[in-house]
Amino acid sequence: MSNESLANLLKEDRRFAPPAELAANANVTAAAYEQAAADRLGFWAEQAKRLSWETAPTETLDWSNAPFAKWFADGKLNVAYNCVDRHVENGLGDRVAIHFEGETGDSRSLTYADLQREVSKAANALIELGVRTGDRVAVYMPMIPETVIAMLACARLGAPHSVVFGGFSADALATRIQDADARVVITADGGYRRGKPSALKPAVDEALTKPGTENVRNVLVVRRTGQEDVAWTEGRDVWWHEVVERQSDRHTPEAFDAEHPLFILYTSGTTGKPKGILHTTGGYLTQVAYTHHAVFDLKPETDVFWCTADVGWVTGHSYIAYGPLANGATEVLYEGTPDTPHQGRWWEIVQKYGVTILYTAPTAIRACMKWGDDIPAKFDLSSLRVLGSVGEPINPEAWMWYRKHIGADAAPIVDTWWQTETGAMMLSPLPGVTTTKPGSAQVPLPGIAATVVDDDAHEVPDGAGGYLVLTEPWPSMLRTIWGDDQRYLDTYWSRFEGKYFAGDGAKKDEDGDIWLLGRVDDVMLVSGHNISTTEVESALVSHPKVAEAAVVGATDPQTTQAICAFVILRGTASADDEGLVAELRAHVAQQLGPIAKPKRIMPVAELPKTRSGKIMRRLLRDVAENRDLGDVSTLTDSSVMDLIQAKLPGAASED
Ligand code: 6R9
Repeated sequence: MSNESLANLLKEDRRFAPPAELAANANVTAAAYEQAAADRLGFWAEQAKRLSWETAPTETLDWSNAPFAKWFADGKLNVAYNCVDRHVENGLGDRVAIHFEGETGDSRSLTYADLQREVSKAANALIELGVRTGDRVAVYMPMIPETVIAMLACARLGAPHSVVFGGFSADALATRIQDADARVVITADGGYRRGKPSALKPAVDEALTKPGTENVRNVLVVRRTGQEDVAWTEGRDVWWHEVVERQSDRHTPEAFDAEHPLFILYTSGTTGKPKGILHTTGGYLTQVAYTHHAVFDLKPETDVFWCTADVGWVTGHSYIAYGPLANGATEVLYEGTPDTPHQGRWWEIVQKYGVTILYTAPTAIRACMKWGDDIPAKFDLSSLRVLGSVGEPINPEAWMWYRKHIGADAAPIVDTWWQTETGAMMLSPLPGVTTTKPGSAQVPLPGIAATVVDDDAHEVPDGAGGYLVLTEPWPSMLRTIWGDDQRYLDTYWSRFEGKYFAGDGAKKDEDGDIWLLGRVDDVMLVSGHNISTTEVESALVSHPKVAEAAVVGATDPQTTQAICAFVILRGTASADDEGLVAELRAHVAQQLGPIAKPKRIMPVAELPKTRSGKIMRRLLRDVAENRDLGDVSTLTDSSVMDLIQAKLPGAASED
């Protein structure tokens, strides 16, 4: 694909300088890049001072056993103390930590003093249930304050948690319990989802019938929905309101080594068994606290932060549980879906709490685009001053919509690239420094070393594409895959000698800014040309009739792969419109060149997505190639695939 056509699509002439007032008062200025470049380890040692250490580290990085890193190894600290107690000790006990908004309209606010009492009680309860330092605890919960309290209680005891997304099946939960050999499961009777109670406990009961889960001694159950039919295993199951509530609300935290395990979070690989990504204590907390401060320009006294992610995704770990609370922020926690009971629900919440910083995913932005501009227009969004995006490349069209309709054409957008494995943000503009470009994550953050390389590991010149790699260790990096050091080496460190391979395709533009192009497994090969799914999807989304698009390469006898596109149309467009497919193909050809023209275009009502809103292209490839579906356990709604398959025989195609 020529660079002129790419430039046309990405409209690189669109540039947005930081608002003057934000730049003048920014937490982080351009000097940070220079400091970090001059002394990267010194820079991180400085950032570690944002935390309260019981024993301050004297050593920053031990890379002698690379790629197994040790950061701040001789330091000791307690994560929960850093996220809760120290703020109370600093006189901030009355500051709201969490504004909880339930889906059914119930709400409650917890101050840092409340949080300290609740976390202490939960920690005391876990001790009573026999949880010891090092024991693993599985957390399978809805989006309620007790989830964050449970995570902090585990951290307080040095018992690594493994949060499993509440939307996952009993099988997916069982696999994760087995792999981590969890001793306790914390769950709820259910949570509210689309206006209705949705049970969780039955999946735990079923998971615990599977072999390899026998070491689970107790299931601690929060009563959220009050469903009457909760099955109970005497001696194993205990109610949170019975066991936690009666505990003392005081608990003295113990400091742990900086390299003590903090949590395991499973991420589904392209092949089979999910990978248990292991994160540890001091380096992780340093980088989540620093990035939350720098990338969102957080002013804890006045800002109200809202990350819409599920806590079962790494984004919820780093930017709901740990980063904001380490920084003493006030944040919103919302239980439900963006369109319950109406499509303006998020904007109503922004207005209610005066949210100033919003962090969400492109998939949600595209859904809001589909619902229409008039919906956010009904609410007062003037409090918003910084907008964030994460999870996928954000299409330039969605970026522009986000800026215009949510950010009043003024709030900077920070497109943050990172992974479960990286633990915290790695590439992102800084809101007071970077002149932003719609669709690009642009630059490594201060203290982070990233670049784009070709097949032979050579850095590509500006204007060329290749693979995104991280060239130096960073504090919040994964330490290994739980129980499988070899898989850690093979997956991330074997493709390019001495470099971390992220699995993402990327290109550098003429200014050297980085644009993410999707997972390399998804790159299509059409008549000898590599074509990125992201580029074709962005071209489709830039057509006024398309709200969302997913593109895959299906095996094709003539062209190796043929481009198949699944599109969700905007409200006004009709799937029966005969000329639509031809119109969309012509549009892509005009934007990217004829080679990128999809062979087939299928209008669909929904797309298969993961918990974080990522499109599961693997499943769409199966559909496009008429194969049986593989593992669908990480799909948020498996009925979506039935719908798409049912449509297949009549799907629009043009040769
Ligand atoms: C935080 C998170 C990681 C993968 C990553 C990449 C994609 C995330 C992105 C992005 C382009 C961004 N990704 N943020 N692609 N621009 N701003 O998403 O973690 O669920 O592990 O996914 O997500 O492909 O490799 P995780």
